[in-house]
Amino acid sequence: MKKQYGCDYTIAFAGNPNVGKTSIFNNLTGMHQHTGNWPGKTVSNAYGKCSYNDKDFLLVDLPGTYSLMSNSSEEEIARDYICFGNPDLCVVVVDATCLERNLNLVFQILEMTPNVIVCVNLLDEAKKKSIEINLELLSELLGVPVVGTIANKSKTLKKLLEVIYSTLENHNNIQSVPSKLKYSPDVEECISMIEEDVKSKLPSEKQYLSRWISLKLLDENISINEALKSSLHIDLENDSDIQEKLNQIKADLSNESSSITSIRDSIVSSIISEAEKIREKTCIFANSKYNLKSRKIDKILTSKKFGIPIMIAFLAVIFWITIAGANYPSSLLSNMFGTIQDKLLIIFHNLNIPEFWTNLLIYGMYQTVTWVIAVMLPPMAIFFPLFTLLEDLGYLPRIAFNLDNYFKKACSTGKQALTMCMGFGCNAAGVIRL
Ligand SMILES: Nc1nc2c(ncn2[C@@H]2O[C@H](COP(=O)(O)OP(=O)(O)OP(=O)(O)O)[C@@H](O)[C@H]2O)c(=O)[nH]1
Ligand SMILES: [Mg+2]
Repeated sequence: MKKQYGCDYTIAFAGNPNVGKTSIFNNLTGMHQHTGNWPGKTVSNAYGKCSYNDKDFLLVDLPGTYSLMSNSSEEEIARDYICFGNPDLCVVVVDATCLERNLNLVFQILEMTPNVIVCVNLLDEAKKKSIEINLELLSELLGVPVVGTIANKSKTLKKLLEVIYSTLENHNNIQSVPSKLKYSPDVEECISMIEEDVKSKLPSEKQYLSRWISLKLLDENISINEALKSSLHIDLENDSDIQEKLNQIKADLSNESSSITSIRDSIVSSIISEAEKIREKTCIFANSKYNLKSRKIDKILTSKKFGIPIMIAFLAVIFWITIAGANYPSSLLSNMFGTIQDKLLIIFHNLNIPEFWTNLLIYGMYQTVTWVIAVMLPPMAIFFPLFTLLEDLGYLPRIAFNLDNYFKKACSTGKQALTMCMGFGCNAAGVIRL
């Protein structure tokens, strides 16, 4: 049965930022969505098609998110698509070089859908860092298929498609039983108090979500109510049964001198400790000192004391190179356009073109356009390659990290710092030179 856009199956690609989701998506679909070495490039869902054997797949590239708590619009977009967009399968792309951190999102997605494949990408980078991952054991521990990939190696992507295909086609005989994280007895008790009520409100095809929704309600995640209202037309916020149970849980917790905050902390610590256990079992660090140097540099670049001054110095140097370096090509361009303008004026004069047209075309249009080109093009041609260099050095995520706190105060995130730097670098350089 053909479904969305005439495809047999819909497959969502989720994962942390910068793990290669879009690179895999582009290679499978032949599309050219934006990729780059800094987080937060994909901000909305992108759709593409690809075929394998006799089946057509609709691939959906979701924005990268560290969690699905819906603290940002990207998280909401990804969460809503996984929960309510009805994908047949969710491929969670993880970074082989930092599996433990990525497992946080894997556990969250396993709570939301049973149809999951984990794609361990960046295996080449892991190899460079002497990290080996036991993919079979990882699959066993997570209870879902696991595939290792390198985004630009089509052989590994073919293997991914093969696993996607066989998982979907053998769906009824599927052996995989996704492991659900066991939280502390307190949290499990709270979940059990509310889960059956939540389940009874959900349509049969969404019953799987009951545990996850219960967790979100315990976590006082307001946006889940909004999402349920708009996607499933279920209003749990004004549901007396659910609210009664939640109040009862809160009362019980306060009787035990506990609180929702401690439940939240307990959920987070269960996720962290389970991720650590799985990493210990599945990852072998052949060289434990492999990133000692980079960690030392990282500590300095993101430290409270030196992080911001180094960042300002770095950006100031780039800014200075852009402005000072642009002077020479700019005056060359300006002279060239000036010479052409003189020639054009002579031609217009010889052709007896009225003064109105000479003013409009040469002093108006030509002079304005060439002036803007002479002033703006050189700084852009210098600034963007320099910014690309920073990107390749991996410094951009550090800038995002350093500025995250400040941007949060303006209800934004550190990732926005990069767009702001780009806009500021280029435009300010041009404006100063004007
Ligand atoms: N060495 C190596 N680099 C990779 C691999 N996959 C992706 N990359 C690089 O990693 C960077 C991030 O890739 P993207 O595809 O943009 O990552 P993303 O997960 O879509 O990122 P967001 O959209 O920001 O969440 C790019 O510079 C890619 O070229 C891989 O398997 N090996
Ligand atoms: Mg992307």
